[in-house]
Amino acid sequence: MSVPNHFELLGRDGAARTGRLTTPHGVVRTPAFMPVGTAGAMKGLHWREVRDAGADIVLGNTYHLMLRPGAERIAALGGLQRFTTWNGPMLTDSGGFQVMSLAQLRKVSEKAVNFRSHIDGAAIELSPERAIEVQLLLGSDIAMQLDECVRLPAERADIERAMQLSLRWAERCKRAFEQAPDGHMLFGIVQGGDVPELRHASARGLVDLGFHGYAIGGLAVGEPQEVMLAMIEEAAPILPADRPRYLMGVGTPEDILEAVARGIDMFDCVMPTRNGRHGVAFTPFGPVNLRNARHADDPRPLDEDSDWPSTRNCSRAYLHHLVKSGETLGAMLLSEINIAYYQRLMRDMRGAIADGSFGTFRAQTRAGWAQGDI
Ligand code: PRF
Repeated sequence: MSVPNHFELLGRDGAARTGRLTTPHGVVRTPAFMPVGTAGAMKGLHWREVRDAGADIVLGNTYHLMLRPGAERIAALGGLQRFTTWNGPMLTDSGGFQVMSLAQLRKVSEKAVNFRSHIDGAAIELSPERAIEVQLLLGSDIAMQLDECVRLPAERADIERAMQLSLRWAERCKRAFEQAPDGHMLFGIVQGGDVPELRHASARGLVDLGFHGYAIGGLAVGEPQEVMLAMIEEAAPILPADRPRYLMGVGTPEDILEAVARGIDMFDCVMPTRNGRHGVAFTPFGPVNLRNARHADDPRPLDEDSDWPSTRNCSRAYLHHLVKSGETLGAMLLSEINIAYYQRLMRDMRGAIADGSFGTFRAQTRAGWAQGDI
């Protein structure tokens, strides 16, 4: 059975693409960055700030939400959008990342992943079928297949075993997803670590099965940036040009710019909110650590040319004071400033791809980061 396509390519510039993905809760402009709201909340931000910053779509996590408050409870309360008041598109990750990040708390078999809850130690079985059932209960616009993500460096045999298991789970997820209401999407996830042949085999296997879109997983897990970019170059040409491509869990502004240049359309990462909580702001001049004493007497804002009010108005001295004093507002402001910076980067990339100036934009943006904060 053919899988409907909800993605429309609007323009290309070299390998970079811009387009629109239509979901049941609205349109996503690509390239898109999805802020991460793991447990139904964006850490440090109101949903209205996430929207105002320009995010079209956010990410939630199957594993966390099924443990607390529970998928059946969220379904009874009208789904994740109603529950959280974020009324736009939502993508949910499947639990495949937690197979890696909670390695001490889980066991993988052909049938399922068995976790010990990180909250109360309860036994949790996450099968491909249950991962899809949970994501449908949540009302996710875009569900992800269950996969096994392997930390690098790893032995080739371990990478290959996890990749083949992920392919078999992709098929089971696809079957379980046949129950999904119209317009909802399921993405397959390319695995294969840092081994080109395994990346090819994974991408080909998924394309043969057929998905609404394709993610590249198992990257930004310990390998150097050049290996990550090389693996994108191995996988992307095998994926259908008319379907969205999502690079999972990436990354720094530079990682994102370079992945867009290689044909990636969607991203998610905790970096803007997590680094914000730790006192780091992303700017056109590279990252700025507000904990540093050099900011204590500095009346200048982070970026006087920004169109985001907090970035343009708050002095570095004030941000430094808030961060040093452990004030909640410091974490909130820097999280908001960073989400706005990421969304501006995506907006500017979309504009540059649409008008054919992505090459110039890429060079100028890199020059700004290289200049550093002065
Ligand atoms: N699989 C899933 N989620 C992910 C990843 C993955 O490989 C990554 C890897 N960077 C981030 N999030 N399911």
